[in-house]
Amino acid sequence: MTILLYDLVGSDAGRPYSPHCWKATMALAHKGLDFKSVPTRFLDVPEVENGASKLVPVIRDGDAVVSDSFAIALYLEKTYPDRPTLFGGPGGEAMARFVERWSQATLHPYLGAAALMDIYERQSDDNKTYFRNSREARFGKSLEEVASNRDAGLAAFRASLEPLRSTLTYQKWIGGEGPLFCDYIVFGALQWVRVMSPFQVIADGDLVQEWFGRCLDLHGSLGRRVPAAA
Ligand SMILES: N[C@@H](CCC(=O)N[C@@H](CS)C(=O)NCC(=O)O)C(=O)O
Repeated sequence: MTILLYDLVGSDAGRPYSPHCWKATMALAHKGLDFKSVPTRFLDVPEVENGASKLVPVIRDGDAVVSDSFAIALYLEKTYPDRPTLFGGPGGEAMARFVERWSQATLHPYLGAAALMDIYERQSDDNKTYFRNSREARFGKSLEEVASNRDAGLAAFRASLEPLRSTLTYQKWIGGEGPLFCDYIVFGALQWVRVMSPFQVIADGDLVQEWFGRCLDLHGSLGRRVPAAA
C-alpha cells in the first residue's frame, strides 16, 4: 500500500522544502517504499490526519499515523527490517540522535535565518501572514531583523561545519561506507536552503558541498527533482 507523506510546500506545490520532511522523504526512498507526497501548506497542517500533529512531516502507512522525522525513521526501521537499514543497529540510532541534535543546534539557526525571507516570499498571502506572525512571536523580532545577519554570519557558519568536513576526509558518508539516516538529517538542513533560496551557503569545492552533491544523486536523484531556487 502506498504510504502518504504530508510534505510542507509554499505557494509552489512542486517545491517541498521542509528540512524535516526531506529527512522523511529520503528515509522512505532509502527503504525502497512506495510513497506519495501530499503537498501541505502551513495553514493546512492542523487538518492533517484529523489533527494528528501540529507539525509535519506526518506519514500514514495503512492504519499507522506517525509524526516527527526521527520517529518516522525509527518506525520505518522497525516496520521494514528486511529493507536497507537506516541506522545500522542500536548504536547507529543513538549516534543519529547526536547528529540530529548537532544539526538543530548548529546548522538550523543560521540556515533558517539565511533562507527566512525567501521562505516568506514563497508563501501565498494567507500563509505569509501566518508565517510572519508565528515566527516574529517565536523570535521576538521582525523577520527582517532575524535575516539581517546572513552575510556577516556566513564565515562562522562555514567554520562550524569543520567537524563534518573533517569527518568526510575519513569516509564518504556520515554513516560510513554508505548513507544512513544521519546523512539525511544534515542533507535535509542544506536542502531546505537549496530549494528556497539562491543564497550559496557552502563554497564550491568544499568537501561538504561534494557530499551534498552525492546526497542529491541518491535514490534516482530524488533531491534534484526539485530544482535549486533561482
Ligand atoms: N521535530 C520535528 C520538527 C518538525 C517541524 O518543525 N516542522 C515544521 C516545518 S519544518 C512545521 O510543521 N511547522 C508548522 C508550523 O510552523 O505551523 C521533526 O523532526 O519532524
